[in-house]
Amino acid sequence: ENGYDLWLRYLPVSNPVLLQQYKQQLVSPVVLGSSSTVSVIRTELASALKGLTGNAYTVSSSLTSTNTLIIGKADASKILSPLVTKEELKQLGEEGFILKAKPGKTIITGNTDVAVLYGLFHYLRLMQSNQPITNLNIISVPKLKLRMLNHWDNMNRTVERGYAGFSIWDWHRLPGFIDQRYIDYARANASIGINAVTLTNVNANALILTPAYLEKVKALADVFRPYGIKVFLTARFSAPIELARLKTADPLNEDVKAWWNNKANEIYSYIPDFGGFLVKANSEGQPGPQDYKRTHAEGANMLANAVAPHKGIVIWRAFVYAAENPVDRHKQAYDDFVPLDGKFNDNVMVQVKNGAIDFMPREPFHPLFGAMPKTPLMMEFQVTQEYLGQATNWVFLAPLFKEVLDADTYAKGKNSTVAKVIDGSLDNHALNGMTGVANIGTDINWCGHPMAQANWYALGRLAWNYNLSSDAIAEEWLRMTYSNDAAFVQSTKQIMLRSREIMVDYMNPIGLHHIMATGHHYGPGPWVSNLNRPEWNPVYYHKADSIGIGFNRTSTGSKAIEQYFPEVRKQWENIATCDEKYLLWFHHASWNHTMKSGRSLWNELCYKYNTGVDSVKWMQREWQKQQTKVDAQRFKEVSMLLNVQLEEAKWWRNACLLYFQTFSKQPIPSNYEQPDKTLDYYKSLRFPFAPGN
Ligand code: BDP
Repeated sequence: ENGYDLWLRYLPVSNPVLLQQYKQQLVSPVVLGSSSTVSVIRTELASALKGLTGNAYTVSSSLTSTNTLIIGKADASKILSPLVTKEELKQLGEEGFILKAKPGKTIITGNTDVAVLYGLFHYLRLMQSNQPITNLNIISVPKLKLRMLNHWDNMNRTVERGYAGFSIWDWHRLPGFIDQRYIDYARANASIGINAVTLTNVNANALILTPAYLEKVKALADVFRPYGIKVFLTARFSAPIELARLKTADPLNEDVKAWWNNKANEIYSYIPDFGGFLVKANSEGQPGPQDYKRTHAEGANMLANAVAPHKGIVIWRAFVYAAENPVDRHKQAYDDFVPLDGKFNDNVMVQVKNGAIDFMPREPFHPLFGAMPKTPLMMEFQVTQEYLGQATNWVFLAPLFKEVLDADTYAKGKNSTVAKVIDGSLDNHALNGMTGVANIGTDINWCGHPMAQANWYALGRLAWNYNLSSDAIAEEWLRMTYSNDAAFVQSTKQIMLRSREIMVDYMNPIGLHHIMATGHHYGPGPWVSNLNRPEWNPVYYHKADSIGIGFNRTSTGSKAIEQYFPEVRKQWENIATCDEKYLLWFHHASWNHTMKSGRSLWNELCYKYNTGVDSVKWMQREWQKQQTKVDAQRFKEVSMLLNVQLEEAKWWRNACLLYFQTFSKQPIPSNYEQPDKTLDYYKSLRFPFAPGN
């Protein structure tokens, strides 16, 4: 068990009663239709049934009265149409599906073959997780239209912030060589409803837009198409200069427009269903329209015009911050983008990170959500764990994703959640979506840490239905990926559900953020103060001094809090009542500030860091109890990584407390384990070859 099979292991159903029930339903399966997606459905069904039941089934392609499992598009057979109503079909749209069990028959149907494929994966998931499949009556429609992964993969196969080896895209051997991994990747994505991928890094290379590479992109698009997955590319804004020697990339210049129009036509000649462009512009050194004194909207619209005739879209990132805004980086995206609301073309979405700084262990939701009602905003989460323990820490991210999606922006009164902003329902947008920066690489288990697969899984499941609970997602993933043993599922699920809070405790408690080491972002570096731009330095974010610690973003400070609606502000603006999760995010609190626990802030910080470390020990103990329930290889891998995680948790605790102690001048209470190294030791650590930089 090396993890390669992900959650699609299709192990034999061990409960004999259940197995018998399943077999009764499965006697004679038929898959109707003839598209390439239908072939995928047939292959997946046959291999799953073989695995789950031990029987080799013949999947027929024409219907007889004896079929017990009928799979196909609603219009594929007259038999299917009476079983589902017109209203139901209308409700499904293009991707929703229906599972219905009638006496002696189960049907899986939808309006398109891809919808049927989604339905099949749902059906298989029920069996994989030992759920009943009699009396099914399930209608499932995705909440979001674009359910995406952004790969930050470079063309030389390094992966920016990738912790699972190299890029899975073997550009050199494409288009001739199709790695089996591409197919398994597409299967895995389809099984959780992901329907779009950006292949290349947002820090873009224009070469991907040249014919030689478009051939390779086409080969991947051809592999993904039967699985319902569209391909997007990142567009380097200066590509006309780099590839065609134009003198400018000014979005209002006629030659530049013509170049992009032609480029779009060329791309669509290779890939007729190409999704469009994802663009990072005027951010961290990337070129963009502001280089020509044009706005983000002018830049986005120029590209949007180029792809519009082909029904393509442009996804324009709002992750911007410039050196000219030294007061608070938190404010910049809002300040730059809110004035542009209403100025973007219909086929543009603005992609916003979940928080205003940068994928921290915990951030309040980004103030842009709710603040641009005339623009469809897409959610960007980070699945790869850049600031979240990389590939050595076990951190289940569904609770982080949910915390943001469920947050109330109050943009249109109570219950204007972030989820309702991004699904378009709050402001009536046709385009909507959610993406995750992928954690996938060439490691045999795909994601580095064996448990990190759950984050890929969670992203897809929540993009399909953000109402799913973290608990339900963890449970189904564990059952499919590890075991249906009830005691195992119960204990391991608890580890998963607590893991994110535990990480917050030992890395960034009480609203601390951006205190990691430079460059690779591996480990703590709260003392760093020597980087060129002020907002690259951790000291800019924690602002520790002899009085206290934290970033005052209230009306007496940077005023970033004013970017939120009044009801939201109320939760945070008063230091006495501020939700303590965000205390140091919004306030500079004195070391002796009394916390809700009754402890002083300094003692609370010591308490939190130590609780984090102790909780990793708890994770270890709980995991050790699972030894007989888990295959030896993955058991050992997770055990070893938990040892590493414990060391890293202690490292974070010791380094941060020793450093902050130089300001608080107070002892670490003696009931806690005391740091065994000096602050200078922690400051001296260097990791020039840490991955993902
Ligand atoms: C930061 C990463 C950097 C990315 C950037 C982005 O450190 O590598 O290029 O975000 O999202 O989190 O563009």
